[in-house]
Amino acid sequence: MSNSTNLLFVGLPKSGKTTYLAALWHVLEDQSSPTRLRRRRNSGDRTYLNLIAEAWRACTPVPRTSLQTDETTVALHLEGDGFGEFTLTVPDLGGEAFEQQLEHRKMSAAHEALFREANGVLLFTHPDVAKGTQISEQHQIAASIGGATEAPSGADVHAAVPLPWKAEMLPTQAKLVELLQFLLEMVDQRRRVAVVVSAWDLVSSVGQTPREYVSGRMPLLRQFLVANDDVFDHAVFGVSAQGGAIPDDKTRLLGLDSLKRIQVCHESENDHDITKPLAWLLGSK
Ligand SMILES: Nc1nc2c(ncn2[C@@H]2O[C@H](COP(=O)(O)OP(=O)(O)O)[C@@H](O)[C@H]2O)c(=O)[nH]1
Ligand SMILES: [Mg+2]
Repeated sequence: MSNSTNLLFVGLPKSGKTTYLAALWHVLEDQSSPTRLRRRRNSGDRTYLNLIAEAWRACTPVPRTSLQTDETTVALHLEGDGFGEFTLTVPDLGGEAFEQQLEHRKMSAAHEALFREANGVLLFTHPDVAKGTQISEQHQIAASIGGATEAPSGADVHAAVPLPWKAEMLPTQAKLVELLQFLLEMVDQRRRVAVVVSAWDLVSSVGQTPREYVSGRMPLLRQFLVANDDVFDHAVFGVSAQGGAIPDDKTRLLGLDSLKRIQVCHESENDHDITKPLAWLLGSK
């Protein structure tokens, strides 16, 4: 048996995990573009991968992974220069499992095993430009605590009624730090963490590198990773797995060579190789 490498995709719901996996499977099957990692052979049940890759090619939304399909684990048989042959297992977990972890501070035994066995972690975060930044989230929190903010003139007076605090009100970066803390407690060796800012097409025009973007938008996450650099070795990638927004850019995307839809940005390097963050997790520069 070839050696098995377990990578864990971690991210809240709608952070781009399934889209990444779909684009990855398309590229590995297609084999027409040079990638750091390549597919070795077929085996196992690829129904789920084929389903999501099909949706990805057609620029239709990838199916939702929910708690019911929590156990969707895919095994990819890969090889790469300097990596040899290996099996990559990736559970495509519904982000809801992570949300429950945050809220109840508990995880299932199966989930815990995935964390412990992970050789590396892909931490997904969607820039969520439509929803605003952590600054608007701060306003929401202040409003929910009550009293701290002035109601904008003309606003509905009911909007100022304090809401009970819930874990879901945590800013995204605080949630991601919490998830990393679970990992911190469970691993006994240094781990690589590749932070993936998904939907990079939405923010690439700001002209920042992914690392600068995360430092500016998610300073707590960045500081946490830096402060724990004895445990976490991290890199930040901007990945546009879909290439644009769906349905708005669908027509344009369908007109493109599907492999050119994918953009991967690391520091100031740009390419189309979606396996790059995985190759980095496995030890490449
Ligand atoms: N603009 C843009 N949107 C994306 C991209 N990748 C994912 N999305 C959108 O982000 C949302 C969440 O993606 P999904 O892969 O389902 O996230 P998951 O819940 O973490 O598996 C969906 O609405 C996707 O269309 C991308 O590369 N560009
Ligand atoms: Mg999903």
